[in-house]
Amino acid sequence: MEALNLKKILIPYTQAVDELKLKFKSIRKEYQSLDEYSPIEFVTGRVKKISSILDKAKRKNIPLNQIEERIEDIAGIRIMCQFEEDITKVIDIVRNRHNKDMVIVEERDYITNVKPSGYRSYHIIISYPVQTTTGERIIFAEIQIRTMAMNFWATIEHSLRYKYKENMPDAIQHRLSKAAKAAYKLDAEMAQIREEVLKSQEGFQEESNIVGRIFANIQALASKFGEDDMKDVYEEFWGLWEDSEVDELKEFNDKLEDEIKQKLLNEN
Ligand code: 0O2
Ligand code: 0O2
Repeated sequence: MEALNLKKILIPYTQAVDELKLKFKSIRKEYQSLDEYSPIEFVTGRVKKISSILDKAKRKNIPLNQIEERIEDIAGIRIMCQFEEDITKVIDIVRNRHNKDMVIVEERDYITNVKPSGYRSYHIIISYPVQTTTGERIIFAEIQIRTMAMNFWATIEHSLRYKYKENMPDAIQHRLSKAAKAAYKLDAEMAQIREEVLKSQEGFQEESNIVGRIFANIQALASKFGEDDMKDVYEEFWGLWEDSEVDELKEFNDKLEDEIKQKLLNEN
């Protein structure tokens, strides 16, 4: 029998993590380029370490030749959201991909059913086809969807659990449990001010878009009529930018666009 080569086994998992990361990051980029709020804040991914695979196999009594069928999180993608409400949107995005480029095998809702440790997150196990030099391989991958507060808690708890293994001191356990409640409260508080946060982010995006347009228009005017003629325009812009509302910047931009149109008309 051929010896089990874990390093070789992991190759399609590495490819799957790279592909899935790219796919979910692209969804975020799509929202951004449409100037829309993205329910995905950031995406990370990892292939499980060989030592963790072996630990899990031992803990769950999984024979080494059944690792790939029975350990579903060898490839793991983590999608972080700003608000708990966004998690539902991301779940829908993943569900809409069902039978397209991935197949949902199982969903585990640790947000409704919080783990005894205090762990909260939404897990979706998918099967995912990877094209390799030896043909198509269908592998499992786990997508974890959580808020940044859930992620913060899970990351700290994970490293402590790793440090203490089964012997986590009661005092630390107690603190982690308190911290889990604080993370839960933070998500609840953030949900209350979500509208306010979204408005300010939209405002920031709008301002950054209008400033971009103003600069493009000033440059268009400068390249046509020379930088010297633009000194007053630049000064007016800097003055406005320091203490103006978006509406005034918009007005200024409309004025610039009219000026461009007028100058082009006069030229013809
Ligand atoms: P950008 O420009 O920062 O958005 P890789 O894609 O291989 O570089 P990997 O292995 O998936 O990265 O994980 P890593 O390096 O931990 O983080 C992935 C992305 O998530 C990186 O962005 C990080 O900047 C971003 N990230 C990690 N932690 C946080 C966080 O707490 N808040 C926010 N907003 N982003 C975080 P990119 O993809 O390199 O690009
Ligand atoms: P890694 O790769 O170091 O993250 P289980 O029996 O809970 O170990 P199961 O039932 O196969 O695993 O799957 P489940 O419940 O979907 O959990 C798998 C992964 O979810 C874990 O991977 C963690 O990433 C995360 N997770 C689950 N429970 C907890 C928890 O109480 N605290 C933290 N911090 N993370 C959790 P691994 O295997 O731990 O490995």
